[in-house]
Amino acid sequence: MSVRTIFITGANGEIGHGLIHYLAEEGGIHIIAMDLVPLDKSIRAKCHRIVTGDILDSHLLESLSTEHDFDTIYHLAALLSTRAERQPDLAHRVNVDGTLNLLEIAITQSRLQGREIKFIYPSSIAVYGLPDIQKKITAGKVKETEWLHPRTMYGINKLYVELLGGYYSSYYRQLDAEPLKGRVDFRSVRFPGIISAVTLPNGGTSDFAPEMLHFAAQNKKYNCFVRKDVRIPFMTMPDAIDALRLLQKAPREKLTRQVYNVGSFNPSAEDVKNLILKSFPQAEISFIPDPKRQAILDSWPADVDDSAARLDWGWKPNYSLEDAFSQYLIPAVKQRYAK
Ligand code: AKB
Repeated sequence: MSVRTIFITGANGEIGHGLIHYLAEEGGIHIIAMDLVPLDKSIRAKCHRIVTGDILDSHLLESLSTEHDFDTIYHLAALLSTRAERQPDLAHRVNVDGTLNLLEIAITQSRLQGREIKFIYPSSIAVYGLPDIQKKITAGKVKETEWLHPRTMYGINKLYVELLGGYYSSYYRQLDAEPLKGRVDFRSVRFPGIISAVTLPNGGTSDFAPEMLHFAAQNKKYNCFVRKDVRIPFMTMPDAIDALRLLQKAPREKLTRQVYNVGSFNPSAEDVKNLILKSFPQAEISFIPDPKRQAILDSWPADVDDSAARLDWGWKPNYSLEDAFSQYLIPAVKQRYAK
């Protein structure tokens, strides 16, 4: 069996952990994992090569690209929405300039190998910007082409990179005399908030749901920074990995878009609290909204229309809201904190 080489940036993040576990199981893959900080022990052994470094270091990326032939690049490194609001300049550099570096590597690789290089990019519901709560309620399930007026640095970065991906795959250097051999096959999913039983997110605005769960499992009091009626879409980490897996494997000719919504369920913050209380009745969870972070969530849709992903590449979440808690999140967090 020929071995494929897959490059993952932001490998130490939440999605990186899940993705590395999944790819290692699949077999026949050399994982080159890169992150700014040393890779977690639990995933080190699953990787062929570990690189501690910065995606802004184009020399480092170029030297990796001369040493390996990448089949697919999963570009996961990013500053999430809350952190990006605190450091907008850094966010722009990492989320946009860093991605540009990676797209350049993808182009170089496609040229050298004379074939398409897949570039899988997690975008976000943060690309949407609903002007007020009334519109958010009436908008219902938002389609990929609607309400694209993000109000956060992170959302703007994600939306721009989606367009940049389109440029690199269809119009890159369109005035050159010779057409480019090979190309970048850019594919993206707009993720909702993700809840993992294993890792906690860092610097996001959808973090309130996973934080509520992990604090309850550790018997820690949690002051939730949103109103109890706030509603955005969420999915479990295994379903998020499944979405990346399905999109990566989908035949090119089946894809009618480059960027797809994916959703699973969309509980209110109070629904999440009530599900947690069923299993951790002693949990102390209060709602003390932070009006500024709340305003960001109010601009994100209450739900997304993911019918294109369902039709084109068979997307279907494995967990409903109730199953996510009873079959995955609760048993796995209990096990995690029992150690
Ligand atoms: C964040 O909250 O910034 C992320 C996201 C929704 O993309 N989790």
